[in-house]
Amino acid sequence: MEGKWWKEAVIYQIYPRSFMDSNGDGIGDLKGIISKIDYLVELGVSCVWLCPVYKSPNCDNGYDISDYRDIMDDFGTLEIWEELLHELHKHNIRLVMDLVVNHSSDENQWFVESRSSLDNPKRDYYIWRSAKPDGSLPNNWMACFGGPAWEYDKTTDQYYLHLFAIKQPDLNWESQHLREEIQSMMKFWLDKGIDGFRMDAISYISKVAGLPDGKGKGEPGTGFEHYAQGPHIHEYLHELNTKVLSNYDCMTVGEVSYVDLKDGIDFSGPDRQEINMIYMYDLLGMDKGEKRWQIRDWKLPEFKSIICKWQKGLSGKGWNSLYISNHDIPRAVSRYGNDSPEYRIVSAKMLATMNHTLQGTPYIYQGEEIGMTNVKFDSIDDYDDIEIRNFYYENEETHERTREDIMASIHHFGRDNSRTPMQWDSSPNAGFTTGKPWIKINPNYQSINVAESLSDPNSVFHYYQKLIKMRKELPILIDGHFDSYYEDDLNLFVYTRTLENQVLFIALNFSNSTQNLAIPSNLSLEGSKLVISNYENDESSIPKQLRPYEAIVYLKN
Ligand code: TEU
Ligand code: CA
Repeated sequence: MEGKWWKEAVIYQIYPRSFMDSNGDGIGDLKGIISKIDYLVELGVSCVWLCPVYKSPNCDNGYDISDYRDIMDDFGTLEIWEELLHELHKHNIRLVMDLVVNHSSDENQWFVESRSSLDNPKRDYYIWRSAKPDGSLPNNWMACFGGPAWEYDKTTDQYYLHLFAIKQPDLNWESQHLREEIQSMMKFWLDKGIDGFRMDAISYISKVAGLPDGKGKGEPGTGFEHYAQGPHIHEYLHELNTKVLSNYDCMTVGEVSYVDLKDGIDFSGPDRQEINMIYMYDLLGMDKGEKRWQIRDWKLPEFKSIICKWQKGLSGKGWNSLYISNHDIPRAVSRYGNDSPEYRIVSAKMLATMNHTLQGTPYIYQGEEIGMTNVKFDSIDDYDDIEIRNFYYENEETHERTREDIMASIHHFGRDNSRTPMQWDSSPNAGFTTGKPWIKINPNYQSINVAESLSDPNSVFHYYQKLIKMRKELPILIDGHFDSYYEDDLNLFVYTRTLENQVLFIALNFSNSTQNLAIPSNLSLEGSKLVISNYENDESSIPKQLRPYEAIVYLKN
Protein backbone atom coordinates (compact mmCIF):
# COMPACT_ATOMS: atom_id res chain seq x y z
CA MET A 1 0.00 0.00 0.00
CA GLU A 2 3.00 2.29 0.64
CA GLY A 3 4.19 4.67 -2.03
CA LYS A 4 1.17 4.51 -4.27
CA TRP A 5 1.11 7.48 -6.65
CA TRP A 6 -2.60 8.04 -6.23
CA LYS A 7 -2.14 8.67 -2.53
CA GLU A 8 0.27 11.47 -3.26
CA ALA A 9 -1.68 12.90 -6.19
CA VAL A 10 -3.75 16.04 -6.27
CA ILE A 11 -6.52 15.45 -8.78
CA TYR A 12 -8.10 18.20 -10.88
CA GLN A 13 -11.63 17.50 -12.07
CA ILE A 14 -12.59 18.80 -15.51
CA TYR A 15 -16.19 19.15 -16.65
CA PRO A 16 -15.35 19.41 -20.34
CA ARG A 17 -18.51 21.16 -21.46
CA SER A 18 -17.68 24.13 -19.25
CA PHE A 19 -13.90 24.25 -19.25
CA MET A 20 -12.69 25.85 -22.50
CA ASP A 21 -14.23 26.17 -25.95
CA SER A 22 -11.73 26.14 -28.81
CA ASN A 23 -13.99 26.60 -31.83
CA GLY A 24 -16.62 29.15 -30.84
CA ASP A 25 -19.63 26.79 -30.78
CA GLY A 26 -20.19 27.68 -27.13
CA ILE A 27 -19.32 24.21 -25.83
CA GLY A 28 -16.07 23.36 -24.08
CA ASP A 29 -14.03 20.70 -25.88
CA LEU A 30 -10.85 18.60 -25.88
CA LYS A 31 -8.79 21.11 -27.85
CA GLY A 32 -9.84 23.69 -25.29
CA ILE A 33 -8.44 21.49 -22.52
CA ILE A 34 -5.20 20.98 -24.46
CA SER A 35 -4.85 24.76 -24.72
CA LYS A 36 -4.99 25.04 -20.92
CA ILE A 37 -2.51 22.34 -19.91
CA ASP A 38 0.05 25.02 -19.05
CA TYR A 39 -2.44 26.40 -16.56
CA LEU A 40 -2.74 22.98 -14.89
CA VAL A 41 1.04 22.72 -14.79
CA GLU A 42 1.27 26.11 -13.14
CA LEU A 43 -1.29 25.07 -10.53
CA GLY A 44 0.77 21.96 -9.88
CA VAL A 45 -1.82 19.17 -10.08
CA SER A 46 -0.61 15.71 -10.99
CA CYS A 47 -3.73 14.07 -12.35
CA VAL A 48 -6.89 15.03 -14.22
CA TRP A 49 -10.26 13.35 -13.80
CA LEU A 50 -12.14 14.02 -16.99
CA CYS A 51 -15.94 13.81 -16.76
CA PRO A 52 -17.49 11.73 -19.59
CA VAL A 53 -16.42 12.62 -23.13
CA TYR A 54 -17.87 9.56 -24.86
CA LYS A 55 -20.58 9.64 -27.52
CA SER A 56 -23.81 10.68 -25.90
CA PRO A 57 -27.15 12.27 -26.75
CA ASN A 58 -26.53 14.44 -23.68
CA CYS A 59 -29.70 13.96 -21.72
CA ASP A 60 -27.42 14.10 -18.63
CA ASN A 61 -24.40 15.85 -20.13
CA GLY A 62 -22.45 12.78 -21.11
CA TYR A 63 -23.52 10.52 -18.23
CA ASP A 64 -25.76 8.79 -20.78
CA ILE A 65 -23.34 6.99 -23.07
CA SER A 66 -24.36 5.76 -26.50
CA ASP A 67 -20.90 4.58 -27.57
CA TYR A 68 -18.33 3.70 -24.92
CA ARG A 69 -15.46 3.56 -27.42
CA ASP A 70 -15.78 6.88 -29.18
CA ILE A 71 -15.76 10.60 -28.41
CA MET A 72 -18.74 12.95 -28.46
CA ASP A 73 -18.75 15.15 -31.59
CA ASP A 74 -19.15 18.30 -29.47
CA PHE A 75 -15.84 17.51 -27.76
CA GLY A 76 -13.73 16.32 -30.70
CA THR A 77 -12.50 12.98 -32.02
CA LEU A 78 -10.65 9.97 -30.72
CA GLU A 79 -7.52 11.38 -32.37
CA ILE A 80 -7.79 14.65 -30.48
CA TRP A 81 -8.40 12.68 -27.30
CA GLU A 82 -5.16 10.74 -27.97
CA GLU A 83 -3.41 14.08 -28.37
CA LEU A 84 -4.82 15.25 -25.04
CA LEU A 85 -3.58 12.10 -23.30
CA HIS A 86 -0.16 12.50 -24.90
CA GLU A 87 0.11 16.18 -23.97
CA LEU A 88 -0.97 15.55 -20.38
CA HIS A 89 1.56 12.75 -19.99
CA LYS A 90 4.26 14.90 -21.55
CA HIS A 91 3.61 17.35 -18.71
CA ASN A 92 3.59 14.60 -16.07
CA ILE A 93 -0.13 14.82 -15.54
CA ARG A 94 -2.05 11.56 -15.43
CA LEU A 95 -5.50 11.04 -16.88
CA VAL A 96 -8.40 9.33 -15.14
CA MET A 97 -11.53 8.76 -17.22
CA ASP A 98 -15.12 8.57 -16.00
CA LEU A 99 -16.59 5.07 -16.15
CA VAL A 100 -20.39 5.16 -16.30
CA VAL A 101 -21.59 1.59 -16.10
CA ASN A 102 -24.55 1.60 -13.77
CA HIS A 103 -26.51 2.62 -16.86
CA SER A 104 -26.01 3.52 -20.51
CA SER A 105 -27.97 5.71 -22.87
CA ASP A 106 -31.15 4.29 -24.38
CA GLU A 107 -29.45 5.12 -27.69
CA ASN A 108 -26.62 2.71 -26.97
CA GLN A 109 -26.55 -0.19 -29.47
CA TRP A 110 -26.80 -2.62 -26.56
CA PHE A 111 -30.13 -1.13 -25.54
CA VAL A 112 -31.39 -0.85 -29.12
CA GLU A 113 -30.86 -4.60 -29.45
CA SER A 114 -32.05 -5.42 -25.95
CA ARG A 115 -35.40 -3.72 -26.41
CA SER A 116 -36.01 -5.25 -29.85
CA SER A 117 -37.40 -8.61 -28.66
CA LEU A 118 -37.80 -10.83 -25.60
CA ASP A 119 -35.32 -13.36 -26.96
CA ASN A 120 -32.67 -10.98 -28.23
CA PRO A 121 -29.23 -12.18 -26.98
CA LYS A 122 -28.74 -8.81 -25.28
CA ARG A 123 -32.16 -8.80 -23.61
CA ASP A 124 -30.55 -9.50 -20.24
CA TYR A 125 -28.04 -6.63 -20.55
CA TYR A 126 -30.78 -4.47 -19.00
CA ILE A 127 -33.37 -4.98 -16.29
CA TRP A 128 -36.76 -5.78 -17.80
CA ARG A 129 -39.94 -6.65 -15.90
CA SER A 130 -43.61 -7.05 -16.67
CA ALA A 131 -46.30 -5.05 -14.91
CA LYS A 132 -47.72 -6.57 -11.73
CA PRO A 133 -50.89 -8.68 -12.26
CA ASP A 134 -53.00 -5.67 -11.27
CA GLY A 135 -51.34 -3.66 -14.03
CA SER A 136 -49.19 -1.53 -11.73
CA LEU A 137 -45.48 -0.87 -12.12
CA PRO A 138 -43.04 -3.72 -11.29
CA ASN A 139 -42.20 -1.98 -7.99
CA ASN A 140 -42.43 1.40 -6.26
CA TRP A 141 -38.85 2.58 -6.80
CA MET A 142 -38.37 6.21 -7.69
CA ALA A 143 -35.69 7.58 -10.02
CA CYS A 144 -32.97 9.87 -8.64
CA PHE A 145 -34.06 12.56 -11.07
CA GLY A 146 -37.75 12.30 -10.11
CA GLY A 147 -40.67 10.13 -11.25
CA PRO A 148 -40.93 6.33 -11.18
CA ALA A 149 -37.81 4.28 -11.93
CA TRP A 150 -39.67 2.23 -14.59
CA GLU A 151 -40.40 3.09 -18.19
CA TYR A 152 -42.82 1.18 -20.37
CA ASP A 153 -41.60 -0.12 -23.72
CA LYS A 154 -44.36 -1.20 -26.05
CA THR A 155 -42.26 -3.38 -28.39
CA THR A 156 -42.20 -6.17 -25.81
CA ASP A 157 -44.88 -4.91 -23.42
CA GLN A 158 -42.40 -4.70 -20.52
CA TYR A 159 -40.82 -2.03 -18.36
CA TYR A 160 -37.11 -1.27 -18.00
CA LEU A 161 -35.46 0.02 -14.85
CA HIS A 162 -33.75 3.42 -14.82
CA LEU A 163 -32.44 4.74 -11.50
CA PHE A 164 -31.63 8.07 -13.15
CA ALA A 165 -33.32 9.63 -16.22
CA ILE A 166 -35.68 7.79 -18.57
CA LYS A 167 -32.94 7.89 -21.19
CA GLN A 168 -30.51 6.14 -18.79
CA PRO A 169 -31.56 2.46 -18.57
CA ASP A 170 -29.75 0.51 -15.85
CA LEU A 171 -27.37 -2.20 -16.96
CA ASN A 172 -27.90 -5.69 -15.58
CA TRP A 173 -24.68 -6.74 -13.85
CA GLU A 174 -26.07 -10.20 -13.21
CA SER A 175 -25.42 -10.94 -16.87
CA GLN A 176 -21.95 -12.37 -17.28
CA HIS A 177 -21.88 -11.31 -20.92
CA LEU A 178 -22.56 -7.73 -19.92
CA ARG A 179 -19.78 -7.84 -17.35
CA GLU A 180 -17.38 -9.15 -19.99
CA GLU A 181 -18.36 -6.35 -22.37
CA ILE A 182 -17.56 -3.84 -19.64
CA GLN A 183 -14.22 -5.49 -18.90
CA SER A 184 -13.27 -5.39 -22.55
CA MET A 185 -14.28 -1.73 -22.83
CA MET A 186 -12.14 -0.88 -19.79
CA LYS A 187 -9.17 -2.65 -21.40
CA PHE A 188 -9.74 -0.62 -24.55
CA TRP A 189 -9.07 2.63 -22.63
CA LEU A 190 -6.39 1.26 -20.33
CA ASP A 191 -4.48 -0.07 -23.33
CA LYS A 192 -4.49 3.43 -24.74
CA GLY A 193 -2.55 4.43 -21.66
CA ILE A 194 -5.03 6.07 -19.29
CA ASP A 195 -4.23 6.05 -15.60
CA GLY A 196 -7.49 4.94 -14.11
CA PHE A 197 -11.22 5.34 -13.73
CA ARG A 198 -13.60 7.33 -11.62
CA MET A 199 -16.53 4.94 -11.32
CA ASP A 200 -19.87 6.66 -11.54
CA ALA A 201 -22.67 5.63 -9.16
CA ILE A 202 -20.81 2.36 -8.74
CA SER A 203 -22.41 1.42 -5.44
CA TYR A 204 -25.75 1.06 -7.28
CA ILE A 205 -24.80 -1.70 -9.74
CA SER A 206 -26.09 -4.65 -7.72
CA LYS A 207 -29.82 -4.77 -7.04
CA VAL A 208 -31.49 -6.97 -4.42
CA ALA A 209 -32.96 -10.14 -5.93
CA GLY A 210 -36.66 -9.92 -6.69
CA LEU A 211 -36.52 -6.10 -6.75
CA PRO A 212 -38.81 -5.69 -3.72
CA ASP A 213 -40.77 -2.53 -3.00
CA GLY A 214 -38.89 0.17 -1.10
CA LYS A 215 -39.84 1.77 2.19
CA GLY A 216 -41.40 5.20 1.80
CA LYS A 217 -39.61 8.20 0.45
CA GLY A 218 -35.93 8.75 0.89
CA GLU A 219 -32.93 10.49 -0.54
CA PRO A 220 -32.30 10.03 -3.41
CA GLY A 221 -35.46 8.00 -4.03
CA THR A 222 -37.74 5.23 -2.78
CA GLY A 223 -36.13 1.80 -3.11
CA PHE A 224 -32.67 3.09 -2.32
CA GLU A 225 -32.06 0.44 0.36
CA HIS A 226 -32.42 -2.26 -2.31
CA TYR A 227 -29.73 -1.02 -4.67
CA ALA A 228 -27.21 1.11 -2.76
CA GLN A 229 -24.43 -1.34 -1.83
CA GLY A 230 -26.45 -4.32 -3.05
CA PRO A 231 -25.66 -7.98 -2.39
CA HIS A 232 -23.06 -8.58 -5.15
CA ILE A 233 -21.35 -5.21 -5.23
CA HIS A 234 -18.07 -6.38 -3.69
CA GLU A 235 -17.99 -9.48 -5.86
CA TYR A 236 -18.43 -7.42 -9.05
CA LEU A 237 -15.73 -4.93 -8.08
CA HIS A 238 -13.36 -7.71 -7.13
CA GLU A 239 -13.92 -9.31 -10.51
CA LEU A 240 -13.13 -6.06 -12.36
CA ASN A 241 -10.03 -5.71 -10.25
CA THR A 242 -8.62 -9.18 -10.76
CA LYS A 243 -9.62 -9.56 -14.41
CA VAL A 244 -8.68 -6.06 -15.60
CA LEU A 245 -7.41 -3.39 -13.24
CA SER A 246 -4.70 -5.38 -11.48
CA ASN A 247 -2.90 -5.75 -14.81
CA TYR A 248 -2.28 -2.01 -15.04
CA ASP A 249 -0.64 0.69 -12.93
CA CYS A 250 -3.89 2.54 -12.57
CA MET A 251 -6.14 3.96 -9.88
CA THR A 252 -9.84 3.64 -9.28
CA VAL A 253 -12.09 5.89 -7.30
CA GLY A 254 -15.63 4.76 -6.70
CA GLU A 255 -18.50 7.18 -6.25
CA VAL A 256 -20.26 5.43 -3.39
CA SER A 257 -23.31 7.31 -2.23
CA TYR A 258 -24.60 6.74 1.27
CA VAL A 259 -22.58 3.66 2.23
CA ASP A 260 -21.58 2.79 5.76
CA LEU A 261 -18.09 2.61 7.20
CA LYS A 262 -17.81 -1.14 6.98
CA ASP A 263 -18.54 -1.11 3.27
CA GLY A 264 -16.22 1.88 2.82
CA ILE A 265 -13.42 -0.23 4.27
CA ASP A 266 -14.42 -3.23 2.18
CA PHE A 267 -14.38 -1.16 -1.01
CA SER A 268 -11.02 0.47 -0.42
CA GLY A 269 -9.16 -1.91 1.90
CA PRO A 270 -5.77 -2.62 0.28
CA ASP A 271 -6.04 -6.37 0.75
CA ARG A 272 -9.54 -6.56 -0.75
CA GLN A 273 -8.65 -5.93 -4.39
CA GLU A 274 -11.72 -3.89 -5.20
CA ILE A 275 -11.08 -0.17 -5.70
CA ASN A 276 -8.36 2.17 -4.44
CA MET A 277 -10.43 4.86 -2.85
CA ILE A 278 -13.97 5.81 -2.11
CA TYR A 279 -15.65 9.08 -2.87
CA MET A 280 -18.33 9.26 -0.23
CA TYR A 281 -21.41 11.39 -0.08
CA ASP A 282 -22.27 11.75 3.60
CA LEU A 283 -21.44 15.43 3.86
CA LEU A 284 -23.87 16.26 1.09
CA GLY A 285 -26.96 15.22 2.96
CA MET A 286 -26.15 17.44 5.93
CA ASP A 287 -27.86 20.62 4.73
CA LYS A 288 -30.87 18.86 3.25
CA GLY A 289 -34.23 18.67 5.03
CA GLU A 290 -36.73 15.82 4.83
CA LYS A 291 -38.32 16.94 1.60
CA ARG A 292 -36.28 16.87 -1.57
CA TRP A 293 -33.92 19.87 -1.80
CA GLN A 294 -35.38 21.43 1.31
CA ILE A 295 -32.83 23.78 2.82
CA ARG A 296 -31.78 22.86 6.33
CA ASP A 297 -29.51 24.85 8.65
CA TRP A 298 -26.40 22.98 9.70
CA LYS A 299 -24.00 23.41 12.56
CA LEU A 300 -20.26 22.85 12.45
CA PRO A 301 -20.25 19.88 14.90
CA GLU A 302 -22.35 17.86 12.42
CA PHE A 303 -19.95 18.71 9.63
CA LYS A 304 -16.95 17.76 11.74
CA SER A 305 -18.48 14.54 13.01
CA ILE A 306 -19.02 13.29 9.44
CA ILE A 307 -15.45 14.11 8.47
CA CYS A 308 -14.01 12.66 11.68
CA LYS A 309 -16.01 9.46 11.33
CA TRP A 310 -14.42 8.75 7.94
CA GLN A 311 -10.97 10.06 8.85
CA LYS A 312 -10.77 7.83 11.89
CA GLY A 313 -12.73 4.93 10.42
CA LEU A 314 -10.64 4.50 7.28
CA SER A 315 -7.30 5.20 8.95
CA GLY A 316 -4.92 2.38 8.03
CA LYS A 317 -7.83 0.36 6.62
CA GLY A 318 -8.91 2.12 3.45
CA TRP A 319 -8.48 5.34 1.55
CA ASN A 320 -10.64 8.42 1.16
CA SER A 321 -11.12 11.05 -1.51
CA LEU A 322 -11.18 14.62 -0.24
CA TYR A 323 -13.41 17.06 -2.03
CA ILE A 324 -15.50 20.11 -1.27
CA SER A 325 -17.02 20.60 -4.71
CA ASN A 326 -17.76 18.75 -7.93
CA HIS A 327 -20.11 18.95 -10.94
CA ASP A 328 -23.11 17.67 -8.95
CA ILE A 329 -23.03 20.01 -6.00
CA PRO A 330 -23.04 23.74 -5.32
CA ARG A 331 -19.81 25.68 -5.08
CA ALA A 332 -17.99 25.08 -1.80
CA VAL A 333 -17.33 28.70 -0.96
CA SER A 334 -21.06 29.45 -1.23
CA ARG A 335 -22.11 26.34 0.68
CA TYR A 336 -19.61 25.96 3.51
CA GLY A 337 -17.76 29.27 3.39
CA ASN A 338 -18.92 32.81 2.77
CA ASP A 339 -19.18 34.18 -0.76
CA SER A 340 -19.69 37.83 0.22
CA PRO A 341 -17.05 40.17 -1.26
CA GLU A 342 -15.56 40.60 2.21
CA TYR A 343 -14.96 36.93 3.00
CA ARG A 344 -14.97 35.05 -0.30
CA ILE A 345 -11.22 34.85 -0.72
CA VAL A 346 -10.32 34.10 2.86
CA SER A 347 -13.06 31.50 3.34
CA ALA A 348 -12.20 29.77 0.03
CA LYS A 349 -8.62 29.48 1.29
CA MET A 350 -9.77 28.17 4.66
CA LEU A 351 -11.83 25.39 3.03
CA ALA A 352 -8.92 24.57 0.74
CA THR A 353 -6.64 24.27 3.76
CA MET A 354 -8.98 21.68 5.21
CA ASN A 355 -9.23 19.72 1.97
CA HIS A 356 -5.48 19.48 1.62
CA THR A 357 -4.61 18.61 5.22
CA LEU A 358 -6.98 15.73 5.94
CA GLN A 359 -6.00 12.15 5.12
CA GLY A 360 -6.90 11.06 1.59
CA THR A 361 -6.40 12.22 -1.96
CA PRO A 362 -7.51 15.82 -2.58
CA TYR A 363 -9.66 16.73 -5.57
CA ILE A 364 -10.03 20.24 -6.97
CA TYR A 365 -13.06 20.92 -9.12
CA GLN A 366 -12.45 23.41 -11.94
CA GLY A 367 -12.91 26.98 -10.78
CA GLU A 368 -12.65 26.09 -7.10
CA GLU A 369 -9.02 27.20 -7.26
CA ILE A 370 -10.10 30.76 -8.07
CA GLY A 371 -12.99 30.76 -5.60
CA MET A 372 -15.85 30.57 -8.11
CA THR A 373 -19.29 30.91 -6.50
CA ASN A 374 -22.87 29.76 -6.96
CA VAL A 375 -25.08 31.50 -9.47
CA LYS A 376 -28.69 32.71 -9.17
CA PHE A 377 -30.54 32.70 -12.48
CA ASP A 378 -34.08 34.12 -12.23
CA SER A 379 -35.66 31.99 -14.88
CA ILE A 380 -35.87 28.20 -15.12
CA ASP A 381 -35.14 28.66 -18.84
CA ASP A 382 -31.59 29.65 -17.99
CA TYR A 383 -31.01 26.24 -16.37
CA ASP A 384 -29.94 23.21 -18.38
CA ASP A 385 -29.57 20.38 -15.85
CA ILE A 386 -32.13 17.57 -16.10
CA GLU A 387 -32.26 17.24 -12.32
CA ILE A 388 -33.02 20.95 -11.86
CA ARG A 389 -35.59 21.03 -14.65
CA ASN A 390 -37.41 17.90 -13.47
CA PHE A 391 -37.43 19.27 -9.92
CA TYR A 392 -38.89 22.58 -11.09
CA TYR A 393 -41.67 21.16 -13.28
CA GLU A 394 -42.69 18.44 -10.82
CA ASN A 395 -43.04 20.96 -8.02
CA GLU A 396 -44.78 23.48 -10.23
CA GLU A 397 -47.36 20.84 -11.09
CA THR A 398 -48.20 19.91 -7.51
CA HIS A 399 -48.55 23.55 -6.36
CA GLU A 400 -47.18 22.52 -2.95
CA ARG A 401 -44.42 25.08 -3.03
CA THR A 402 -44.33 28.64 -4.26
CA ARG A 403 -42.20 29.55 -7.25
CA GLU A 404 -39.88 31.56 -4.97
CA ASP A 405 -39.44 28.56 -2.73
CA ILE A 406 -38.67 26.26 -5.67
CA MET A 407 -36.13 28.72 -7.08
CA ALA A 408 -34.55 29.11 -3.63
CA SER A 409 -33.90 25.34 -3.54
CA ILE A 410 -32.45 25.43 -7.05
CA HIS A 411 -30.19 28.33 -6.14
CA HIS A 412 -29.02 26.44 -3.08
CA PHE A 413 -28.65 22.85 -4.37
CA GLY A 414 -28.82 22.97 -8.17
CA ARG A 415 -26.04 21.28 -10.09
CA ASP A 416 -25.71 24.12 -12.60
CA ASN A 417 -24.16 26.19 -9.80
CA SER A 418 -20.94 24.41 -10.57
CA ARG A 419 -21.51 23.94 -14.29
CA THR A 420 -21.40 27.56 -15.43
CA PRO A 421 -18.33 28.05 -17.61
CA MET A 422 -14.84 28.46 -16.25
CA GLN A 423 -14.06 32.14 -15.80
CA TRP A 424 -10.75 32.73 -17.56
CA ASP A 425 -10.67 36.52 -17.81
CA SER A 426 -12.84 39.63 -17.87
CA SER A 427 -13.39 39.68 -21.64
CA PRO A 428 -16.87 38.85 -23.02
CA ASN A 429 -18.06 35.39 -21.96
CA ALA A 430 -15.20 35.23 -19.46
CA GLY A 431 -12.82 34.13 -22.22
CA PHE A 432 -14.54 30.74 -22.26
CA THR A 433 -15.94 31.05 -25.78
CA THR A 434 -16.10 33.48 -28.66
CA GLY A 435 -19.62 32.22 -29.41
CA LYS A 436 -22.78 31.87 -27.33
CA PRO A 437 -22.08 29.71 -24.27
CA TRP A 438 -24.29 26.61 -23.83
CA ILE A 439 -25.20 27.92 -20.38
CA LYS A 440 -24.92 31.49 -19.14
CA ILE A 441 -21.71 32.67 -17.51
CA ASN A 442 -21.85 33.66 -13.84
CA PRO A 443 -22.24 37.46 -13.97
CA ASN A 444 -19.45 37.88 -11.41
CA TYR A 445 -16.78 36.87 -13.96
CA GLN A 446 -15.44 40.39 -14.32
CA SER A 447 -14.05 40.30 -10.81
CA ILE A 448 -13.61 36.53 -10.31
CA ASN A 449 -11.46 35.04 -13.05
CA VAL A 450 -8.19 33.24 -13.71
CA ALA A 451 -6.33 36.24 -15.17
CA GLU A 452 -7.10 38.29 -12.08
CA SER A 453 -6.12 35.39 -9.81
CA LEU A 454 -2.81 34.85 -11.62
CA SER A 455 -1.88 38.51 -11.33
CA ASP A 456 -2.51 38.74 -7.58
CA PRO A 457 0.09 37.06 -5.35
CA ASN A 458 -2.50 36.77 -2.55
CA SER A 459 -5.15 35.14 -4.70
CA VAL A 460 -6.98 31.91 -4.02
CA PHE A 461 -5.08 30.40 -6.99
CA HIS A 462 -1.68 31.10 -5.48
CA TYR A 463 -2.83 29.70 -2.16
CA TYR A 464 -3.87 26.44 -3.86
CA GLN A 465 -0.49 26.38 -5.57
CA LYS A 466 1.17 26.52 -2.14
CA LEU A 467 -1.08 23.81 -0.71
CA ILE A 468 -0.28 21.47 -3.59
CA LYS A 469 3.44 22.13 -3.17
CA MET A 470 3.09 21.57 0.58
CA ARG A 471 1.59 18.11 0.02
CA LYS A 472 4.56 17.14 -2.10
CA GLU A 473 6.98 18.25 0.61
CA LEU A 474 5.33 16.84 3.74
CA PRO A 475 4.88 13.05 3.89
CA ILE A 476 2.99 13.57 7.16
CA LEU A 477 0.08 14.78 5.03
CA ILE A 478 -0.11 11.42 3.32
CA ASP A 479 0.55 9.04 6.19
CA GLY A 480 0.03 11.09 9.35
CA HIS A 481 -2.51 9.81 11.83
CA PHE A 482 -5.58 12.04 12.32
CA ASP A 483 -6.86 13.26 15.71
CA SER A 484 -9.45 15.96 16.34
CA TYR A 485 -10.15 18.32 19.25
CA TYR A 486 -13.06 20.38 20.54
CA GLU A 487 -15.52 18.40 18.42
CA ASP A 488 -18.47 20.29 19.94
CA ASP A 489 -17.06 23.72 19.18
CA LEU A 490 -19.50 25.60 16.97
CA ASN A 491 -16.89 27.66 15.14
CA LEU A 492 -13.52 25.96 15.10
CA PHE A 493 -12.31 22.79 13.44
CA VAL A 494 -9.05 21.79 15.14
CA TYR A 495 -7.08 18.64 14.34
CA THR A 496 -3.61 17.19 14.11
CA ARG A 497 -1.79 14.79 11.87
CA THR A 498 0.94 12.82 13.60
CA LEU A 499 3.82 10.84 12.14
CA GLU A 500 6.51 9.49 14.45
CA ASN A 501 7.76 12.59 16.34
CA GLN A 502 6.20 15.09 14.01
CA VAL A 503 2.91 16.85 14.68
CA LEU A 504 1.04 18.96 12.18
CA PHE A 505 -1.43 21.26 13.93
CA ILE A 506 -4.36 22.58 11.90
CA ALA A 507 -6.96 25.06 13.15
CA LEU A 508 -9.75 26.47 11.00
CA ASN A 509 -12.26 29.15 11.89
CA PHE A 510 -15.56 28.51 10.10
CA SER A 511 -17.17 31.68 11.45
CA ASN A 512 -17.16 35.34 10.45
CA SER A 513 -15.99 36.50 13.88
CA THR A 514 -12.75 36.25 15.83
CA GLN A 515 -12.49 33.13 18.02
CA ASN A 516 -10.19 32.23 20.89
CA LEU A 517 -7.91 29.31 20.22
CA ALA A 518 -6.46 27.25 23.07
CA ILE A 519 -3.81 24.64 22.37
CA PRO A 520 -5.20 21.24 23.43
CA SER A 521 -3.59 20.37 26.76
CA ASN A 522 -2.14 17.02 25.67
CA LEU A 523 -0.14 18.58 22.84
CA SER A 524 3.29 20.08 23.23
CA LEU A 525 3.76 22.32 20.28
CA GLU A 526 6.60 24.58 21.40
CA GLY A 527 8.99 25.29 18.60
CA SER A 528 6.35 24.76 15.91
CA LYS A 529 6.88 26.53 12.62
CA LEU A 530 4.24 28.04 10.40
CA VAL A 531 3.60 26.00 7.25
CA ILE A 532 0.74 27.96 5.72
CA SER A 533 -1.96 30.41 6.72
CA ASN A 534 -4.52 32.56 4.95
CA TYR A 535 -3.60 35.64 7.06
CA GLU A 536 -0.25 37.13 8.09
CA ASN A 537 1.02 35.08 11.03
CA ASP A 538 4.08 34.74 13.21
CA GLU A 539 6.51 32.15 11.84
CA SER A 540 7.12 30.52 15.20
CA SER A 541 4.23 31.12 17.55
CA ILE A 542 0.74 29.76 17.23
CA PRO A 543 -1.82 32.61 17.50
CA LYS A 544 -4.19 32.69 20.50
CA GLN A 545 -7.08 33.87 18.36
CA LEU A 546 -8.29 33.10 14.88
CA ARG A 547 -9.73 35.89 12.76
CA PRO A 548 -12.83 35.36 10.55
CA TYR A 549 -12.29 32.24 8.41
CA GLU A 550 -8.66 32.07 9.44
CA ALA A 551 -6.76 28.86 8.75
CA ILE A 552 -3.39 28.00 10.27
CA VAL A 553 -1.07 25.04 9.83
CA TYR A 554 1.97 24.66 12.11
CA LEU A 555 4.53 21.86 12.08
CA LYS A 556 6.30 20.60 15.19
CA ASN A 557 9.36 18.55 14.26
O1 TEU B 1 -24.05 10.94 -9.70
C1 TEU B 1 -24.61 9.91 -8.93
C2 TEU B 1 -25.50 10.34 -7.86
O2 TEU B 1 -25.60 9.68 -6.86
C3 TEU B 1 -26.39 11.54 -8.11
O3 TEU B 1 -27.68 11.14 -7.83
C4 TEU B 1 -26.07 12.67 -7.24
O4 TEU B 1 -26.42 12.33 -5.92
C5 TEU B 1 -26.88 13.84 -7.69
O5 TEU B 1 -26.46 14.19 -8.98
C6 TEU B 1 -26.69 15.03 -6.77
O6 TEU B 1 -27.58 16.04 -7.12
C7 TEU B 1 -23.40 10.54 -10.85
C8 TEU B 1 -22.82 11.70 -11.62
O7 TEU B 1 -21.84 12.33 -10.84
C9 TEU B 1 -23.91 12.62 -12.05
O8 TEU B 1 -23.44 13.75 -12.71
C10 TEU B 1 -24.82 11.83 -12.96
O9 TEU B 1 -25.93 12.63 -13.30
C11 TEU B 1 -25.31 10.55 -12.30
O10 TEU B 1 -24.25 9.81 -11.71
C12 TEU B 1 -25.90 9.65 -13.34
O11 TEU B 1 -24.89 9.18 -14.17
CA1 CA C 1 -16.40 23.77 -28.80
